[in-house]
Amino acid sequence: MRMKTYRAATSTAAFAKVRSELGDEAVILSNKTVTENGCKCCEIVAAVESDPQPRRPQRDTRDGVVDAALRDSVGWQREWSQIKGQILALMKPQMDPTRLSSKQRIALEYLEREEVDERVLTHVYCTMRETRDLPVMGALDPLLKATPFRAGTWTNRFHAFAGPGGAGKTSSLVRLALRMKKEQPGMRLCLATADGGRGKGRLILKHYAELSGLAFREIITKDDFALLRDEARQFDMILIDLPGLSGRTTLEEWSRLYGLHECPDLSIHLVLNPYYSKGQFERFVDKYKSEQLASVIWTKLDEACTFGAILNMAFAGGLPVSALSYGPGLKNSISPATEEMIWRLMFMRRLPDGTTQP
Ligand SMILES: Nc1nc2c(ncn2[C@@H]2O[C@H](COP(=O)(O)OP(=O)(O)OP(=O)(O)O)[C@@H](O)[C@H]2O)c(=O)[nH]1
Ligand SMILES: [Mg+2]
Repeated sequence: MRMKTYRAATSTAAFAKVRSELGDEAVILSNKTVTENGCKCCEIVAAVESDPQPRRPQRDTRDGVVDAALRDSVGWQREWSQIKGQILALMKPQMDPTRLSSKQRIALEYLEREEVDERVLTHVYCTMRETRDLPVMGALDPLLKATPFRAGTWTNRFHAFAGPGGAGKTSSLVRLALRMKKEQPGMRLCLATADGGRGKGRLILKHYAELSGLAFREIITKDDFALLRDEARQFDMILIDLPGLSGRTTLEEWSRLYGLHECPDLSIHLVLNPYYSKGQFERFVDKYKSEQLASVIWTKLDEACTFGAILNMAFAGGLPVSALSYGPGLKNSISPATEEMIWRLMFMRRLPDGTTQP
């Protein structure tokens, strides 16, 4: 067995070092906060059974690269998604529009223009076909739920904001916190960052916490999260800013590293933009899956021209939408989500502030 000690500013950075040197098979033996030159940092001791497998020789001829890509990429996931695609392609000609009322047909065409995917369209078509007079919203309503992010709606004390780099995690967290503080000045809020590796997000959070009289905590390792859990009773809500996860690190791995997975009082909110490609969404769903995932926050709606992704995601993941963000500024740019807001977005391209997207 090979053992090695790694130190870095955060657990995320230390774990990335472990991964790159020891590979996916590495086992974490310990993970704690230590002090180095007067600064807190993370120390991970990791081990692997034997030396990592030597990397396969580079296949740097043109044919070699293509061969390798074909061999490596056709995993079961890709095959399954191809099979699903073929089934849906077979079903499409059987989606006979004349079996729908004209209103139902127009609604379906509209959803298709908004880039709602075949799985959802087929489901909506089948529901509508069963009852010709079914109002359009009768078929759509069950597909999408909103649980607005505001004080009192969510019972858990801990709320973590996860999602791809740059999706709008930190800004959504700050804006929702400031909004709740304004609505309920007596609310005891704590803003915590687990994104210490990237100075900017940490500083923004600290700045707004100080400015608004909110508590601020830093989570560098699982010890810090354990401390926060110990003092949790003094807060009504604790909002945690997570880093965008790079490489192959999944949210589940990351949560284990920081002990978040053991916290029954934690909801994770996935922050996404509606304009990622279909393949990218599938990748994110896989990377950020977690039993603690509780909602999706949609950001950068002001930069999007179609909104079908919101329905696609609700259908695929069954998660409610909790907030909608539609501007880069801090003021009047995020709203706790309601179903009406989402349908207006989808059918009228109207943002929650009343402006209409081109
Ligand atoms: N136009 C627009 N910009 C937004 C919106 N939400 C966030 N932004 C901008 O997007 C950029 C990234 O936002 P952050 O909140 O830092 O994103 P993040 O997910 O925390 O990023 P990392 O921590 O680097 O992974 C900032 O410039 C924000 O002002 C939005 O709804 N609309
Ligand atoms: Mg951030």
